[in-house]
Amino acid sequence: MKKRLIRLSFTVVFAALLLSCGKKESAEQSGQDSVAAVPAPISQPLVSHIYTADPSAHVFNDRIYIYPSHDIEAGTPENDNGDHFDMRDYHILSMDSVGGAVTDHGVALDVKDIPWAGRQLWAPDAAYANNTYYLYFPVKDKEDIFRIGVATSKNPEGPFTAMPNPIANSYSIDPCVFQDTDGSFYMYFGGIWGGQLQRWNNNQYDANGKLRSAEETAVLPRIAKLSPDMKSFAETVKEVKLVDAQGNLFTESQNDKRFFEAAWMHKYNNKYYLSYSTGDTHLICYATGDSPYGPFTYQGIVLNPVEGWTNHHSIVEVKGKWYLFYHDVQLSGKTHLRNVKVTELQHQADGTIQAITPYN
Ligand code: FUB
Repeated sequence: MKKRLIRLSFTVVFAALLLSCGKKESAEQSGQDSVAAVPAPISQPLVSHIYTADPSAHVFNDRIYIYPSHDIEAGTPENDNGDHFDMRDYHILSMDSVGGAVTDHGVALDVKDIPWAGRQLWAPDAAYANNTYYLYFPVKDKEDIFRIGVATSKNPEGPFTAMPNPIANSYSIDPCVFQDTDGSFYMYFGGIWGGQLQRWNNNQYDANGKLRSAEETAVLPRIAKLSPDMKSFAETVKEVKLVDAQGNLFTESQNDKRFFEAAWMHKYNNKYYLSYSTGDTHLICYATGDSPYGPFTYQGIVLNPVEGWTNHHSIVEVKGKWYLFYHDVQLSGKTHLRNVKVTELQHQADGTIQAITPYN
């Protein structure tokens, strides 16, 4: 009886997760045995005392640092703009090795200490240069327009001090700062829907900018080289071309391949790998190119859908092995209360990435 109750509660929890995703058939509809429907995650949350998401991982001083969003129950009603992701500070996590003890370094930056910020601290990233650690973060300004800010610290775990203004000419969300092998730094950024990228054309803001219709070409992620001071763009923001094997841009209807948000860049065997979330189809996909600017040719899936609506990741090499940091909602079952995880990632002999399915 006790066993049956446990099975039932698993079924209820999983059915709730599926409903919250709004993307898969329910356990009842599938007609399958409820026990078989229980997903076994391939990895466990790295911390469970706080909710964390959007993990950008880096190795600094031989230690793994994770720069995640810090999810909270703010009580803000859910909508398609993502208002329920109403985060107010960042906590940085670190560990000696994958599988080792995880340290939460406490509050590294609070929205109330960012002079120009309004609300919603979303997915951050970090970089090291000039004997300084830089934390890059998207937050809505006081006009409710997403901009990208930068904060500095002498330590990778912070605390960080925010610059008085956002990075000039920055917009939208999800900065990823990539250091190329020649030492140059580039920022990839952008996200549609709540990330507001559809409002920006030729780097001009249009408050009425609409999402693209099905037959239109999809909105593209953006790139800009960073100046040596790491606090400004060294050039005009450019679009990053993401194309199919024939060199064609994706249309909005191809929403299992087109860019939505969460750009990440890594370099492997001299190739540039742009990975990103497809948002409403819940995949992490990747495309490869021969220059940090692209064009990038679609290759396939990195990570199949996780429990929860959002899918967001980073890919990093640690001591000769590659890892995928990602999140799901295993701890809460709620879209806006996520938990970060890590699993190994394999590049195959031909350079393709072996797709990861997060549940067995
Ligand atoms: O965490 C808030 C937003 O959800 C991120 O900026 C997106 O990438 C999505 O994960």
